[in-house]
Amino acid sequence: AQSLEKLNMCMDAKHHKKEPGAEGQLYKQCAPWKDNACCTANTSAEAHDDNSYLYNFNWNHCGVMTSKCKKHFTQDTCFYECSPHLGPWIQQVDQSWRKERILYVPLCQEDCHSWWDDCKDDFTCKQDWHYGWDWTTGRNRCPAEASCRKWTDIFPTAQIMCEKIWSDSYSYTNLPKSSGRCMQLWFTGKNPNEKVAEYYLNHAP
Ligand code: FOL
Repeated sequence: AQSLEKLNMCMDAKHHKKEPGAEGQLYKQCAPWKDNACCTANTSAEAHDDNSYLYNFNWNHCGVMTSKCKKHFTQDTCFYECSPHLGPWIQQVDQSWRKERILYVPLCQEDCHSWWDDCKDDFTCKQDWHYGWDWTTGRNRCPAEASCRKWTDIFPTAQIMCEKIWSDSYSYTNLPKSSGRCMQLWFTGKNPNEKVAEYYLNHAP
């Protein structure tokens, strides 16, 4: 029973609900989670906002992020905030802004590659977007020692981007969505990640 709870739960983080449940409407790219979500409707709308209060995070820290790239960050935000099926990868952390995080969520290859492909003409200054920003203005800016460079200079491969950008929230896999063994950022209809979580819960490393 203890472990069954892991199939339907919310992490104890900054904006997550205590328990997953239906939301009448979730905004645009977060809509696939509306039948069972860890995000509120408000959080789902904020996930789409350039000046979001969620983390005061500035996507445009090296010039304006292209919309084809940003849509993947919006989808990542929906996945991170809304997913009720991340239990097998939730870990306690000692951070000021959250008590739990996700670690090594096996990401489907298509989702990692399309993310990197759509961002590879953009610019950034840091590989790990969780740490080391200059927050003196209230929003993240590149620290003095990190200048803006081509995306591909910072993230030479899709794997490096998917794993390093959120400090190992994801692990890269060669698995396709059709395998049922990897987590999908992008889906329509019934959430395919529930069965994936169930698989990993029973096949713990
Ligand atoms: N998406 C995924 N998939 N995993 C995540 O963990 C995740 N996290 C965020 C957004 N999307 C995610 C949250 N992003 C800071 C920076 C980014 C951020 C949250 C907070 C921040 O305040 N960084 C400080 C250090 C804060 C601290 O740990 O004490 C910094 O030094 O820049």
